[in-house]
Amino acid sequence: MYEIKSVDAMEVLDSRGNPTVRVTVITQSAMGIAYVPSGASTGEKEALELRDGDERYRGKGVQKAVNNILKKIRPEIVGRDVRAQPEIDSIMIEMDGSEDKSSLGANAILGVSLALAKCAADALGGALYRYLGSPMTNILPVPYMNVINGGEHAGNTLDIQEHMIVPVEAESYSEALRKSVEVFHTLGDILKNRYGAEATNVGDEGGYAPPMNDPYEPFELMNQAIEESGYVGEIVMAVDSAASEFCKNGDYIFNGKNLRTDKMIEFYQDLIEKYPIISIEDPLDEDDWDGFRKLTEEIGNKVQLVGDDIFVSNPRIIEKGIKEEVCNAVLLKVNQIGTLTEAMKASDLAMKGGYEVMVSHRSGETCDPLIADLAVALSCGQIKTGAPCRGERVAKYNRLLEIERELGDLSVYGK
Ligand code: 2PG
Ligand code: MG
Repeated sequence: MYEIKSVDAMEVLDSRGNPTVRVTVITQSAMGIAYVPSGASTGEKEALELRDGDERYRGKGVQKAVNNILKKIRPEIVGRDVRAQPEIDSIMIEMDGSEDKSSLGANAILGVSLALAKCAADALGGALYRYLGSPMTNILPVPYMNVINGGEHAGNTLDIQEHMIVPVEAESYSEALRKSVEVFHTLGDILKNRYGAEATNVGDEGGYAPPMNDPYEPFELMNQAIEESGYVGEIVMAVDSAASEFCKNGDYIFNGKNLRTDKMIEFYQDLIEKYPIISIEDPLDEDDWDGFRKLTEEIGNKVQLVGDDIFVSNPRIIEKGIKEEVCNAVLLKVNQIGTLTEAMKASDLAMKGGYEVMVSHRSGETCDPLIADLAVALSCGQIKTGAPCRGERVAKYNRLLEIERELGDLSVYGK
């Protein structure tokens, strides 16, 4: 009943029109289909996304990864128990044999790992969040919504990549979502009045991508949208600077200037004084551990400091971060590490070390809502999955609505 009968893989497209891997795992009566996400602002130590590098799709094809699944991984796992997630993930890691999963490709390994979990949940007749969580699982995460896109995700000149609204006060997830959507549309009106309709064009994560330079202006306008919507104190803000993208040889090329770490720290101190910002992700370059340590010491008791490119969801690096008191939260992206087992281990390790965990999408996504289930399963209370706009972002928000409905009165919003 739980024996894997077949594994299939194919090349499909993601939300940016780039190829990605789709995997199907089948038992006699159950099926799991998963799609692999893909980042644009990637950490250097992420597991490797295998791309073909030939003339197809300007080098971005994933036929090698697909063939690795069909020719190498499939023969090893057909016939095994679909519930043996940790064991099968280990087999793939061993088969790959490299530090960064570059032999088989992290996209190949992850696709199988995720499809396996979905198939196992189906075989057991339950939802994925319950299979990965527990029968008591009931926490719906607070969404961190990137409503103004910049950096690598937009064709504008904002250095900061993500300007987010965070509905911290709400009776339920659905109420939090509604309030946030109202703010998102009010912000659209504000941008249109100020810059014209083209300012409401959206970036890779569904947030607006207005023509702005001033790093304070997005927060000013988001504040205005929150006020006009009547949600002061109920909706606050967060940032993902993705600072590795604008750091060159130890200097931050920020707001038209070359800044040293100390000046960046001053900027963040000023920003959190001026605006109700509760969380800052990747404020500094992934190699600037000294800067991170200093920033954590100075403002880590006032705001959440989330490590993304610096930790790359890697249990070994997260362990180092906890030891050195760098950041106080971990961004969890399944494709940064390449198997579900390792991602869940990373989350566990972070929580045991007293760190918060935020489950995250990638800027290149599909309509696969898996991370919504994962965020509920981990009871981490936080998810980052873009603006409430574009099908691949909304798929996750809608999945959370479904989970909330299924849980009924048992569901709890946030932690
Ligand atoms: C990030 C992510 C997701 P990307 O930096 O946190 O928002 O972007 O997937 O491009 O790395
Ligand atoms: Mg990030």
